[in-house]
Amino acid sequence: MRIDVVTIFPEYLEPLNVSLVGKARARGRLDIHLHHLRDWTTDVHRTVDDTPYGGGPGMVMKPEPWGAALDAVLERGAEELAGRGLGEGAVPTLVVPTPSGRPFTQELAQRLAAEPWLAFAPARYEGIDRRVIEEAADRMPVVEASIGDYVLAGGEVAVLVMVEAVARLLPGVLGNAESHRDDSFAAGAMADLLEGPVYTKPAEWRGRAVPEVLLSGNHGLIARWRREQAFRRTLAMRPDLVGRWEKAAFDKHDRKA
Ligand code: 6GU
Repeated sequence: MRIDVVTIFPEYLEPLNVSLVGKARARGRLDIHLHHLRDWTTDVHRTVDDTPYGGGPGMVMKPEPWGAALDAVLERGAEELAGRGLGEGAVPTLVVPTPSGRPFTQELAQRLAAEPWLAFAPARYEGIDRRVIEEAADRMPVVEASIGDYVLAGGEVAVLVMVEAVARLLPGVLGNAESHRDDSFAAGAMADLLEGPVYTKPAEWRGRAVPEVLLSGNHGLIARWRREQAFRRTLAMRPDLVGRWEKAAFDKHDRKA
């Protein structure tokens, strides 16, 4: 997968060199290109923002640098993908992190993981001039997504979140053990059930014993116990998910266990 990110803080994205995503890059599974938005400004101050039409607090990101940056990203990326025989005239799916976007869910991560090319446009300030998003949508699929109901200072941290969620779904990025575990919930782990508690050795620690069933070797009982713990956890932490539970789905899982 190719990923382009246009930002005024490329250094904010340094963590993309670490751990799972860093290894996926080193192994060539992820081809990430960072671009500095200010490279597409034309004034001596390299200005990327201006006051909002209609008044109000804060600043809005100017359309011209974003337009030029996206033009360049599209041109370079398409050229490179064509050069590697990966399709002529390709366009990325443009992901715009914004608190006013649709929720970024595991389902959306899965959809994005199936794409060959993603471009991210994280904003600072009050956001990007709307015309940039509209014009981009004439040329490529655009997804505006929020990582939760709180406001960050900018979209860069959301890019880190989204890239990590997508990267771990790419074939060959995670170890086998983990990928199989995710498969055990049809719609993907976390779809509507939270994971219960986990334990490792020693069997007793500071007077606290590991639940006996986990030492029983009875895989059917263990699966049932884990599912019950997951129900309890979800009821306590995320009662909003309980409405999505469908008995049939869990019964099917039960027979498999
Ligand atoms: Cl994607 N961006 C910003 N700035 N704040 C957020 C967000 C994104 N998602 C939740 N809060």
